[in-house]
Amino acid sequence: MYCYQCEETLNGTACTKNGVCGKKADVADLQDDLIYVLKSIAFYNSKARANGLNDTKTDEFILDGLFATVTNTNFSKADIERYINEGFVIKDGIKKKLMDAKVINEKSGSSFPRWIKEKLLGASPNAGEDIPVMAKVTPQTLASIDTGVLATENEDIRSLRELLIYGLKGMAAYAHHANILGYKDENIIAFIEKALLATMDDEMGVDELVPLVLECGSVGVTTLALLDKANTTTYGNPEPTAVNIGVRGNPGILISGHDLRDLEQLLEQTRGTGVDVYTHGEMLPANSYPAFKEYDNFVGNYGGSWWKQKEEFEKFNGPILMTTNCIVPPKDTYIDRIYTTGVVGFDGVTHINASEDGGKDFSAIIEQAKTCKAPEQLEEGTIMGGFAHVSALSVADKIVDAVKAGHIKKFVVMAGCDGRHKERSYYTDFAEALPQDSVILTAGCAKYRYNKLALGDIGGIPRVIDAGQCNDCYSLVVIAQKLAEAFGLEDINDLPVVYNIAWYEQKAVLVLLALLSLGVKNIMLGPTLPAFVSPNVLNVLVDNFNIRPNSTVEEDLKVLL
Ligand code: FSO
Ligand code: SF4
Repeated sequence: MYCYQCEETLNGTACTKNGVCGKKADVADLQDDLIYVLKSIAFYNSKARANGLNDTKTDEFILDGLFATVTNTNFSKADIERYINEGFVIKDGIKKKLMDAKVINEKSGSSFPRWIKEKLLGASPNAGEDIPVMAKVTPQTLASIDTGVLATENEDIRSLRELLIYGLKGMAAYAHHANILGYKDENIIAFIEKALLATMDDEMGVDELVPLVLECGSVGVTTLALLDKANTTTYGNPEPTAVNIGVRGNPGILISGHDLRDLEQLLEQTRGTGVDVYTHGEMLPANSYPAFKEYDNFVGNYGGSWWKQKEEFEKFNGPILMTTNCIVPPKDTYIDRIYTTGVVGFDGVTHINASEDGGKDFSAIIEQAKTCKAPEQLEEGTIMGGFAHVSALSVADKIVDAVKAGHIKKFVVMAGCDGRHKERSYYTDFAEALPQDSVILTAGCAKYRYNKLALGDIGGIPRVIDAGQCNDCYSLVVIAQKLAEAFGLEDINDLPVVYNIAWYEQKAVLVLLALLSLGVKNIMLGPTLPAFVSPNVLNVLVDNFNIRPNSTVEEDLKVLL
């Protein structure tokens, strides 16, 4: 095991025995194997796509396989083994199709040919082309292949390959959510295949990988825009909402993660049953969607961000549905109340599968809820949310006037993720120390470090503008672009907007790459820099984008303001 994909990696270097997140070494190794199998599928499927022979099942499998390896998503050995086995079946199926159509033949390939740059990235692959060794992997040969991160010896190439793969994992997660709602874009999958293959091409050097990493960011923007469209077209545009954080006396179900379709189905099935529904973690922004406000049993949000779940799930008393990451290995005291769905998995926890049409039967969860006590109250009152781009821009004039009048001097983007390490209290301290004439723009679970502080408002504009889930960082980009327009600026870097971003897992890596691809400069990143970014790759990021690590609240306030 060698995993360094998240911010909490051991000693800021790598988890090599068991993960800090709770991932076991055997599962980590299997996840590496799964990524390798996905790369081999990418070879065949990119050819199938170029020849009109691909199918949506394979596209979905690629997304799900990548998503399952995102931090805190799937801890189940059996699940990852199942993905690998299914991957081989899918790969053999496409290979047969391609051979039948004479797109490829069975000549033995001893090296990795230059088809990535010369053929795959350009015109359609030629008929009768050789198959590279990596694509010939079988369940029998997989065990003898080093699929781990360290298989790439050169530190900088390894760094760029992993940066790319982590960006792809984030992209896959967001594309998966859009897909579930029927919003698909084949170009996203085609890019994922191209990039997966690029990480296997020993002839691709730093100069070729850097542009691909930035392309990952710009396809990331496309993916975030697609998910935004999927969510808002299906459930309406989020509207400014005071979300209840207290509880009622009925038994409840807690739903966590990012999947709005799961929430919709749960609300539909619990309607009239006497069981209440509460959001947790990244599901909080769902309270601001018009479609969900229709349900009388949708009460509000319970608790804080993902890493507090051990304590809070205990007190919730009822069943909990995990629709995506972040799941923390559950304690024995409540493991019988945890359910997973989608790509989430944990051994010993009941998993709810979808039927062919995406429908899910949550009756077992509802029945269990009826036997449970009501949730224990953790706090009371409300928190404001729902400032996605449409609602935020509806008050754009007011915001522009406040800036022109000097009432707002800076917007501070503090989006991203929360985490369990003590040093993250920095973000609470930073939010509190910001001058009264600054406004925080946020999205993602990072907000839990300051969204319950009494930071007040500026002439009716709240000092924390919460756009929603981490994917709603897209909204922040739209808001910044519209503000630039309103001020007649050509470069968004000329806006009074600064960035102090907190990252944790691979979706945040994609969001960061998306911002870079849009030309955003001077991003401050913390609480630590990614372990997978080598000193030379960091230099590239510093030279081109002036990315910098955060330090102390005092220092950073000086630098940013
Ligand atoms: Fe947070 Fe977890 Fe949304 Fe992540 S709950 S950390 S970036 O999965 O996805 O913000
Ligand atoms: Fe370690 Fe993070 Fe990998 Fe978990 S996901 S094993 S904490 S680096």
